[in-house]
Amino acid sequence: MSNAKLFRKSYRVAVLGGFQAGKTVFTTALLNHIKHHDPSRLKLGKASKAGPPVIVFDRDLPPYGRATALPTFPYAEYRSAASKRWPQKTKATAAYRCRFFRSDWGATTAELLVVDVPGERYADLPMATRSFSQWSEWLFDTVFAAKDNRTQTEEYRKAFETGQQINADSILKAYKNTLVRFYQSFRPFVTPSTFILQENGVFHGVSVFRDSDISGTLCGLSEDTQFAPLPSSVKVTAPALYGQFEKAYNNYRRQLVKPLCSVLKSVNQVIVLVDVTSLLAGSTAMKNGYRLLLEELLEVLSPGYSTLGWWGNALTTSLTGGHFDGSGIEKLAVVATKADKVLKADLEDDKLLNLLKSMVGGICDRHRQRASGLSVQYFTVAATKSARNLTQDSTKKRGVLDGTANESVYETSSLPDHWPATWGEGNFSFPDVEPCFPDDEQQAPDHIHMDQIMNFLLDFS
Ligand SMILES: Nc1nc2c(ncn2[C@@H]2O[C@H](COP(=O)(O)OP(=O)(O)OP(=O)(O)O)[C@@H](O)[C@H]2O)c(=O)[nH]1
Ligand SMILES: [Mg+2]
Repeated sequence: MSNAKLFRKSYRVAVLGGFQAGKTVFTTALLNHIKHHDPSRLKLGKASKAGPPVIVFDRDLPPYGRATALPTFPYAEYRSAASKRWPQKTKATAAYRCRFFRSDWGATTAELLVVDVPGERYADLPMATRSFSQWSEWLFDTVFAAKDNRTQTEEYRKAFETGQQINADSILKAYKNTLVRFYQSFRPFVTPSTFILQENGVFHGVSVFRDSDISGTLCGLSEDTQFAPLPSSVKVTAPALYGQFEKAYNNYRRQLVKPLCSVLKSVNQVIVLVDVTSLLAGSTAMKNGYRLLLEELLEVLSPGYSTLGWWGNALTTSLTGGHFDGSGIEKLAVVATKADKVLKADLEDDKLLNLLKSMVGGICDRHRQRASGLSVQYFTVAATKSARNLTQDSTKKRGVLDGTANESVYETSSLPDHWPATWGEGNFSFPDVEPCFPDDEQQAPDHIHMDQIMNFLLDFS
């Protein structure tokens, strides 16, 4: 009997989240399961008489559509290194495309495109919907003025007080110092993100974080096209400076932000990774910052369709003055990552899931109400179970702690039932461990709930 495939189902997935949220590890593990699916390690869908459905990998394909210009996600390199070390931080948006079959599908092939974005670029997304003056106003009024960020931004805000002489150099220096403080205190507002990660991939994160070193950093695409947010008063006090920064901003937005948004809007599924453990290990301010950025991200993506369906998107967009700009993103998976780092009982009691939902549920509900055809689900996932449980002591974990050679037993914080009213660095600790991917690359790593998210994304349930 012929196995001819008449139909094609296309899954286009963007993996998003702040830096170090676990996007690249997640993407590597996801592709590992697709390339070498073993239903005994990752059970998908419902079993029939023939057994559970199996993914049969066919072949890699070059990225297509708006992702054509992106470099290919280096799966082979990451997977081969993963049994020894975590992947390097991502320096450029990358895409991976492949084709697979399903044992329970007759005439249909599936194509998967995955896009992995460097977390730093997250901070630039508010630019997508704003002019220079609107972006500046948003930063000054919503971010800089917030109680959480006043200390970090004081020097910069004061630079515009009456009587102060300002010029491009002094303003850029003061703004860069603000960005250093943001970065060192884990506030996710380091924008323009080229300050940490230049467009060409040069990464300044280590020297900025460790030594507060701003030499060689760029607030823009090049030395001559740097910019910083300016209060509207500067339009009067220093119109030439305002015009110079506005021009550089428009250039940055056109060259860096818009192309990224256009790739993100061409997908039909989005996975947003939230590292709840880092937020708890950080501070209330860090969580507030990430929540605000998630709000911005969904505003830019506008997931779902207008209530009139696909063809109504354009009409609704114009009738609402661009307020609704449905992208056709049909599925939104919101994921608390690194679930292996939390205690087994906390995971089983859904504490991690509840923290995730209470942080972002309201934002996602808003989008579900606004749009039609948007399905939202929440998951707690570990792409790799690198932190393990102990059978005899449920209050500790075991794993190879970062920078050590051998496995040890260590203490980790218990998750709170609710987000505390306030917390700071040191109140919670979820130690980092070395990765645990099998040396045999045909075996995907042990995981937590990768099956659930793949069921959701790939229509297995
Ligand atoms: N225990 C555990 N740690 C993880 C897991 N996934 C990621 N990590 C940790 O998180 C770090 C960052 O993971 P990445 O996947 O590189 O993060 P990313 O979101 O791609 O980061 P950027 O490329 O900087 O945006 C890793 O170096 C690990 O320390 C996981 O499943 N379990
Ligand atoms: Mg990455």
